[in-house]
Amino acid sequence: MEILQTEDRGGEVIIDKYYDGIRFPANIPGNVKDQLVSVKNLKHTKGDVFLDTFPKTGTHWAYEILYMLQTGKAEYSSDPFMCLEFQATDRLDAFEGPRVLKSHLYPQHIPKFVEDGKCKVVYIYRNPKDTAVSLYSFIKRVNVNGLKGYNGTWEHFFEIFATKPMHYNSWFEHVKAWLDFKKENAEIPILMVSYEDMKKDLRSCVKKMAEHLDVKRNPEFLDEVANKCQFNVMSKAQRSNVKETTLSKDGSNPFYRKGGVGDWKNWLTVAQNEMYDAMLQEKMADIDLEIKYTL
Ligand code: PPS
Repeated sequence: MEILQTEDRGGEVIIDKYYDGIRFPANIPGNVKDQLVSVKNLKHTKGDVFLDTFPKTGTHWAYEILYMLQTGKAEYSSDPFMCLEFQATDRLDAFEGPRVLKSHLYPQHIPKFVEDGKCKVVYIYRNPKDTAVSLYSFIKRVNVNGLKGYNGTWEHFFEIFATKPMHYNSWFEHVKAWLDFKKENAEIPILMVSYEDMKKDLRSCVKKMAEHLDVKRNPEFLDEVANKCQFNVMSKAQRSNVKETTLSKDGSNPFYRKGGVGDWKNWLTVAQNEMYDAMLQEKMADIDLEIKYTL
């Protein structure tokens, strides 16, 4: 494992732990390798669901939906697990299901039982412009190792987000890795859902997820899940989540901000947008996925 620093044009740095080709946020425990070995060997429990995302693309949102669908109760998880790579896995092994295991891991690092097709997988993706805005806003709000020192401007941050590897390498690499994994492993039940589709028609996405998990839930229950997981309702309920508010500089919950599609228009300058769109044209040639930037 190596400690790597990504330096922006203003000299501000984001620190990562680099291991096995991937840059992990510096708050991942220890030498990374031991944590990944524990994750790989995690025990399978009946009813497990595996949720994977690139950071800031709807992890908490999908987690609550999947948790409600699995438990059959339209109640928020009172003690959501952290992402697998940050979590003591003995606690997970001791947990009586149903578990929704969330992570930002690349396919090569997911638990063995997930690779073996033993549980349902959901991958959420979000357009990279809104993802960049959300990540920058998060980094400015939190007080966790490896992030708290970063005090760069949006202009400088966006430049590194677009052009340099940082947490989990890059949005493009992550989405491509999961698309390829899905294509190459047709026997693994993977459902890909976009943040934008969830925003546009949450009820339909909740139904799609319930069908994917193969849980029989009546229409009223699906309505209730969709209602409870709307941004306004869910963010209000999570406002004082102690586990999460302690991560922020100001005591707010840093995992909730605007929860919308298209806020990037308020952040990207015309020049930034043109630069990124030119890049997208080239990079998206490899990514067979429709990405929506507005609703
Ligand atoms: S993390 O740190 O990777 O787990 O963050 P993640 O949960 O993936 O993403 C945080 C963004 O998701 C928004 N969010 C929601 N949007 C719509 N509806 C609901 N219910 C919801 N819950 C969380 C959250 O506000 C962050 O996006 P931004 O754009 O910053 O608001």
